[in-house]
Amino acid sequence: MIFKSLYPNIEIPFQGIYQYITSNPNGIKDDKTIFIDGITGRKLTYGALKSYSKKFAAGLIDKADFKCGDVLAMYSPNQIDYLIILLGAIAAGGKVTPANPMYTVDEFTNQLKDSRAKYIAVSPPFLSKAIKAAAAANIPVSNIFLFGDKEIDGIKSYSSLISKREAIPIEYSSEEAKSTTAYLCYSSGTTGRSKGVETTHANMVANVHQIHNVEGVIDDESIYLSVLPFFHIYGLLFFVHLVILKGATIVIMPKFDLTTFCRIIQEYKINAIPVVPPIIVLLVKHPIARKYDLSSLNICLSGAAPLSKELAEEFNKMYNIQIKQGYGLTESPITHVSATDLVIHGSVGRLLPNMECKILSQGGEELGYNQPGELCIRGPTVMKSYLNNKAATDACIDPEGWLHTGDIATVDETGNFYIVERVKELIKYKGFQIPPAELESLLLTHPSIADAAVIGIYSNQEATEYPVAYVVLQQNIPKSDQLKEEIKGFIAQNVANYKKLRGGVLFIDQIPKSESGKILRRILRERIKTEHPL
Ligand code: 4UU
Repeated sequence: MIFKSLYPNIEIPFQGIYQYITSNPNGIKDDKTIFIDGITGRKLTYGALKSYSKKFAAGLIDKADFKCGDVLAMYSPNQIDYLIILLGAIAAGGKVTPANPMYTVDEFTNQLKDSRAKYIAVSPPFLSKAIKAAAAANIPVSNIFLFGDKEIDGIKSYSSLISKREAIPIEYSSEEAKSTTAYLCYSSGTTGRSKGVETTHANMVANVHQIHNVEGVIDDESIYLSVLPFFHIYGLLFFVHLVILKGATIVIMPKFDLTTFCRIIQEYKINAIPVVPPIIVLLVKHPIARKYDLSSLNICLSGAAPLSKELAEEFNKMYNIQIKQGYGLTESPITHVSATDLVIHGSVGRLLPNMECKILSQGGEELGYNQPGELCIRGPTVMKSYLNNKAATDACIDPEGWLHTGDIATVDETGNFYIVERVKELIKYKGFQIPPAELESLLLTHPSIADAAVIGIYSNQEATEYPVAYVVLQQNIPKSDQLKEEIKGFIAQNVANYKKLRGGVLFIDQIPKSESGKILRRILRERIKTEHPL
């Protein structure tokens, strides 16, 4: 059967995302501070965000030859300039591809090339990597802009582009909003390597509008702590869009550490924390959390990875605040969220308005209530396509428009969904994607390795998955613990820190494969239960 949202359908004002998030439904005054840098104390008002982003858009157009449809890559941790630059590029009619600043030069180069980025905005600590990646992707140094107001090594600051005039943000008709890509975040989807996800203006407007309509708890009085990175769809949707639309206040921190996180909550009397499960574990288990006054908190949202019922209950008991869950994918940012009047621990909540789901058996049959099967989603938030990759798009979105998530879910009679298993290849470390295919192809370049498969293993202690590599050695290479360490080190040298083989390396004689050569990960997932210490 098809499960329709229990919320009444809403009318979605399809338009450009810039116009939508600055439409100011709560009547926010221009002098209200909406962003505060929790480390430096720098503040940005609502009026300044709008004005600077439009002045930056004008600078891009007038001084940097930026054209509608051009792609700007962002390579920075969260900070106030991020918002001005990103919204400026969107106002100028561009597309933004946000990258993880932890990416190595090769990882960033891949994203630059694949997205066909023409411009890069980078914060100073990441400049040398950005210059190398730009060279590899044929982006001239004159198209690199630095965060802040200082020129370094001939690379100009973005603030030197801030114009005297404010550009008029490019407008989109409803049809144009549906066909025009605004963001290119990267996701491996159900299989293979990372792909550019074409999120249109209409996708983003629809998603923000859905939450705006059902989520009464967030208002302009709320004070949020933003530790989720803006380059991931969860942080991008929440902080760069939803919270601006609502006109709430957001305190930004560029990188998670528990002490700073707790200090900021106490100091700024934070009400709301959208987080990932490993942060919940720390708040429940770590003594540092007890040293601070966290009593201002009244909303906690967990998403991007499974949060167990037990952990949610412990958190609820300890802090006496509701812990909601949100579920989503880069390919359809947020589809489910716990309803305020019915939070069920262990559930990802209800389907947002205007959305439909079905749950499919392995044989492709539509299942009913309480029967586990693959969750499929349809509605206005589902991405347009994977960039320049029709085969991957067709494998993920069927001809009737259903996005196949690769997650196994059930739904109960109250309309609450539960994610019970992930069957796609993807491994998630603290909410970040680790595509096994990427680590596998890197392992195959190691001289001692003949074949390899990477799977995830769950660490209860950190409430996250670790990647583990099964490797088949080349003939005559002896197995040893030293070699395992060398292989771990080899991967660590070539990938961003969060993709390291934290679960270790295991030797195997042969990787189990189907007749067509596909790795049978299910067999490895069963096998690892008996041979891994975690
Ligand atoms: C179990 O993780 C995301 C997006 C998350 C998100 C976005 C906006 C959460 C709340 C919000 O407001 O995207 P990706 O593409 O990095 O990873 C998608 C995958 C899902 O397919 C699923 O396997 O991450 C897993 N996932 C979850 N699993 C996401 N949310 C959950 C969840 N429980 N709550």
